[in-house]
Amino acid sequence: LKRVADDVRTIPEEKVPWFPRKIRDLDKCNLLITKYDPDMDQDHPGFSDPEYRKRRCFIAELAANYKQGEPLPRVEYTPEEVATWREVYRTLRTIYPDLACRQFLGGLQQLERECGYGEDGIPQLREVSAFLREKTGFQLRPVAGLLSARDFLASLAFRVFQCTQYIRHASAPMHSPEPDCCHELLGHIPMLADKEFAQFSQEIGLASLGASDEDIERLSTLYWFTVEFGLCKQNGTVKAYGAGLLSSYGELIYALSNEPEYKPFNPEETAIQPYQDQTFQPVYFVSESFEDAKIKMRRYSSSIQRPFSVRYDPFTCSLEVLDQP
Ligand code: HBI
Ligand code: FE
Repeated sequence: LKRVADDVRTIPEEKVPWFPRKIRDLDKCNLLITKYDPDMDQDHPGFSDPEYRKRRCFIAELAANYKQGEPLPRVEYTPEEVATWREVYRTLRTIYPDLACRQFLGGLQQLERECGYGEDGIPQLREVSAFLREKTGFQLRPVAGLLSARDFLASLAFRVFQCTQYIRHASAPMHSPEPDCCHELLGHIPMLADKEFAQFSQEIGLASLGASDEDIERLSTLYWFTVEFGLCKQNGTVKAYGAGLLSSYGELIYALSNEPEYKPFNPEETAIQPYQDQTFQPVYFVSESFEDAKIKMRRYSSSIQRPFSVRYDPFTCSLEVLDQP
C-alpha cells in the first residue's frame, strides 16, 4: 500500500540541495575555495615563501582532520607569528574605541578580561569556543581555509562558526587576501558574544539550508554587507560592526571617512549589490540598529521559496524539517 501511495504522489519531485540536519553533519560541510590560498594566488604575500606555505598547510591539516565533538586543536604559535598578532592587535586596538560599535567593544572587553585576549599571545580556539558557548551558545570549529558560501552559512544555522587557525604572512600584518585567525578572532568573535547578533547570524544560516544556488548567492551578498562590512547608527553616529572592517586597519578608517557612499540597509537592494573581495568596498550599508536589521532580514528570509520549513532544536542540536502543506 505504501509503495502505491508513493508512486501516485502528484507533487513533482523538488530538487532540494543536500543540507546538514544535525550538528555532526557539519563534518561534511567542508568544501574549500582555494583561489586565495598562498599555493594558488600569486598575489598572496606568502606565495613565494615555502616555509610559510608549509606552516599554513600544517595548521590547515589539523582542521581538515577535525571531527565534530573532538576537542579543538591547540597550536603552539612561533615567536614570529605572535609578533604578527601583536602588531595587528596593537594597531587596531587604538582605533576601536572611536570606530567600533558598542556591542563589539563590550565583547572585546570581556574577551580581554575573561579569555586572555591581548597583544602578547594568539588566543586558542578551544578557550574562545568555551567562552562563546557561555555567552551566546555559539561554538567554533576549525576550518582549513575559505569555505564555500553554502557550507559556511549552513554551519551558522547550528550556531557553529568555522574558524581558520593559521595567521597571515609576517610581511603584511595589515592585510590578508584570505581569512586568517586575526580576521576571525578580532573581527568576528567579539560580535558573536552579543546575543542579538548571534541570533541574526543563526537566522541567515537557517534561511540558507536547502536554498537554490541563486538564493545562496543573494544570502552571501547580504552576509557580506552586514556581518563582514556592515555599519550601524549608534547615538547619532555611524559605527562599524562588520568583521572585514574590524580586522582591517585601512578599510576601517576608509569606511568611516567621508569618502565612500552609504546606503540604508534594505535586504532586497543589498542582496544584489556587486561586491569587492580584493579592494575596499565602493558602498557600505548602514542599519538603524541590529534590531532593525534583524527584523528586515527576517522578512527577507521568509520571502525565500522553499518546499519545506526548518526549526532548530537547541536540545538535540538538530533541525526539524516540516513539509509545507
Ligand atoms: N570561509 N573560512 C571562512 N571564513 C569566512 O568568514 C567565510 C568563509 N566562506 C564564505 C564567507 N565567509 C562569506 O563571505 C559568505 O560567502 C557566506
Ligand atoms: Fe569573515
